Amino acid sequence: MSDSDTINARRRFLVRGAAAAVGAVAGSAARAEEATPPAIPDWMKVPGADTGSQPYGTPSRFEAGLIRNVPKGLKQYTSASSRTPLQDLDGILTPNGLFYERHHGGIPDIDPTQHRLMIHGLVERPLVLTMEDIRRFPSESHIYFLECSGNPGFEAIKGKTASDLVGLVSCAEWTGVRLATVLREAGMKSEAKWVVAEGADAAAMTRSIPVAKCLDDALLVYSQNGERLRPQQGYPLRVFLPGFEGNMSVKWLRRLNVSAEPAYSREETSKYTDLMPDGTARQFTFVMEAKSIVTRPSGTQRITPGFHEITGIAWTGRGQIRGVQVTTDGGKTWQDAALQEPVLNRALTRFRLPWRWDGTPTTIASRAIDETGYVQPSFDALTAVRGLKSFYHNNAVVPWRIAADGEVANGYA
Ligand SMILES: Nc1nc2c(c(=O)[nH]1)N[C@H]1C(S)=C(S)[C@@H](COP(=O)(O)O)O[C@H]1N2
Ligand SMILES: [Mo]
Repeated sequence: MSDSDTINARRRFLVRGAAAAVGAVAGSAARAEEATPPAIPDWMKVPGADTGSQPYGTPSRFEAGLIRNVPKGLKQYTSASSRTPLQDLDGILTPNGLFYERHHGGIPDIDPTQHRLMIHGLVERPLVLTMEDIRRFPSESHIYFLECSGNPGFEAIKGKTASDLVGLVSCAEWTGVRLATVLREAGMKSEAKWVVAEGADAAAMTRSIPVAKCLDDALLVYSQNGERLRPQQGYPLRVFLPGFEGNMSVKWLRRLNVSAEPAYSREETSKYTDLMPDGTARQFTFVMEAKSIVTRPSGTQRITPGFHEITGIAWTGRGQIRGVQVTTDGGKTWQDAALQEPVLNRALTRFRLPWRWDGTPTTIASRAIDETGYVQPSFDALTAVRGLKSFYHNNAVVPWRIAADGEVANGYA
């Protein structure tokens, strides 16, 4: 087919499409016809907007619907979360404006020139550091995911979209100084076993971090995806613990108390512990285990018979994702998906699998396998061990049901 044949075929397609559509849709198809080469669309006939007319850039106005998923009808928003719209994102990085939020006492408005970090307790030299002091330490940048351990709770798997279900996970490039470097400056005493981090928010969020993690890959972070942290993510300074439950990455960090014991704060006693079927509770469940979700096609989307690329994200707090398997027949068979490079340590990994849908109702799902050989469990396998009284650390497989009309829905509901 020559180029002009292709154009004519495309025009016939658009015209047919317009004829088949109703009212407003027909109007927009007609405009698309006018914009199709070789016709010259209106936006080519005059110069575009001025350079720098948006000193801080924003997405196209046609993408105004791509926003955080904020639950409607909450009693109050101070202790609440908003979710990343996973089903509408590509690649592995979350734009800063769409990074999930979880706040226990609202978002403080901190002047970085007034902010201080105190390091005290079992140290040779207690320190009070300004943000300028912190930025003078050698810096590092790493791409890591962050996930809330209540993503989703065990009884909250009734959502419609991928975001409703597991939107409390995001991924960014984080820049800061190794916590080990700053602790070395203060000189930790040999009895030190824990470092208790405290946030400068109204919740004074407090979590105890084992010294081994502090000396391993823990960071004090001031930048995210190249710019300063957003207020929602802990501006001007947060702890970042790669692979650990999000709650421990204390935002708006003001204090590190080096101690021999954990603080046994609210967040590590009444919350962030998991009640087991025998009545005992798991405590200090730090690591986020391997998990994945198909983000396209996913809940509330609609597909037509024919070719589809199934794609989604996988991650593990234990290192790298080794593989992702996808079922398109409700779990009878599983195929290896392709992992998109780069496959990074404790970052989101994107997977893809080509698929031809024949139009019969089915269920699709993904399961992640990490470098330790651990396989993401089904909900039944997980709850057979944990029971249904836990709230945190639900990393079960998420099934999507596809109906005869192509409507995709939550396979749990
Ligand atoms: N100071 C402080 N740190 C905090 C929180 C908080 O409410 N206050 N929320 C925690 C929880 S539960 C999670 S999951 C992550 C969320 O980080 P994000 O809002 O940057 O996504 O921050 C953690 N750090
Ligand atoms: Mo969280």
